[in-house]
Amino acid sequence: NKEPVRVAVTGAAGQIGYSLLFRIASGDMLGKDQPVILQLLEVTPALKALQGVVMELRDCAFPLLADIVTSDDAEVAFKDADYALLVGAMPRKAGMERGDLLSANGGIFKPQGEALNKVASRDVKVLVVGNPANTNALIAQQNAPDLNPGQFTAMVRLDHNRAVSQLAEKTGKPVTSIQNLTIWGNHSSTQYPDLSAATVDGTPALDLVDREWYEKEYIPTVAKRGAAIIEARGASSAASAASAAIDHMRDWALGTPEGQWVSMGIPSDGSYGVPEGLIYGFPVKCSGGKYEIVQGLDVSDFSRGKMDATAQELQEERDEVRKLGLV
Ligand code: NAX
Repeated sequence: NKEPVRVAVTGAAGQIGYSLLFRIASGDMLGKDQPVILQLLEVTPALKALQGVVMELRDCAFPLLADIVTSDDAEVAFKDADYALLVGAMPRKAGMERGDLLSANGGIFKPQGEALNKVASRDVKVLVVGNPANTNALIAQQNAPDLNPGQFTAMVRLDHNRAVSQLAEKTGKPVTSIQNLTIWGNHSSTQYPDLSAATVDGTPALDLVDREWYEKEYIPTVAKRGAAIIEARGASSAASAASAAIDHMRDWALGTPEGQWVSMGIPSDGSYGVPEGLIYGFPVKCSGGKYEIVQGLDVSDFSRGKMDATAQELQEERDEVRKLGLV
């Protein structure tokens, strides 16, 4: 019997949390043989609602759920955490400039980085979901100097899964037939869903769809899917975002399937000409709890332009948070 691991989740009373916690507790993230202790962080006014979620978690009688801790103090929620899913963030409100948004989120992710640095497991795996996810991950990372920078990642997996699903629909194939597509860059409208190396049942995807559709429809549809969900549902993606967070952490912890890769926002080591240090979506393979960038892919002029544009946006965000003294 395995010892329980500690999984911290912030923004736990929010709508993503409401999907995410039940799937972690049921073993979807770390395996059906891995007990978990949930350590849930919320702002003080949301603690009552969080208690309701905790009551429901208990009512599920999940065999793998060893314990639940709730707090409005990051040093309590992150204590000895093996995994930390940072979901709670300050959403963009009407009229907010990028600087305002980054500054508001700095107020959340700087102290959370410091708390992780102080109390989390030295091997903690951190996933930032809260937007702007890539730059929030950078802020947390830069405020946790005693942890390996590579332990901080941002979620582009929802974009990746959306890209798989859109291609499956177009080609009339099941999602399981699709392999090796990549989301490069920022989790924003500048992201680049790249089909250059993708295959559908082993056939190059770009032999099956026309270029015009790929450039003019597919890429913007994937990049703007979040807005389409809000328009239809009247609320932002929640269950699909939670599912992507489960996928990201599961693959990181337990490994990607043989011969396949996934997309993760990770600190750039300069691969593919991406400026070092930016938290940027890359194709990665995982095994033994570690991820590695897939090397040697061809980069066309079209891809180069897209990859540079999204890197440029992330550099601007980094410049902005540097000016604000957050990193
Ligand atoms: P909700 O507003 O439903 O929930 C957020 C929760 O976070 C609230 O309960 C709030 O009290 C809590 N919170 C705020 N500040 C906190 C702090 N300092 N410490 C702990 N908790 C705090 O938002 P939800 O729909 O769950 O979305 C959460 C975040 O995910 C948003 O920033 C959203 O933009 C982002 N998303 C990121 C996605 C991605 O692919 N990377 C996709 C989905 C989602 O849009």
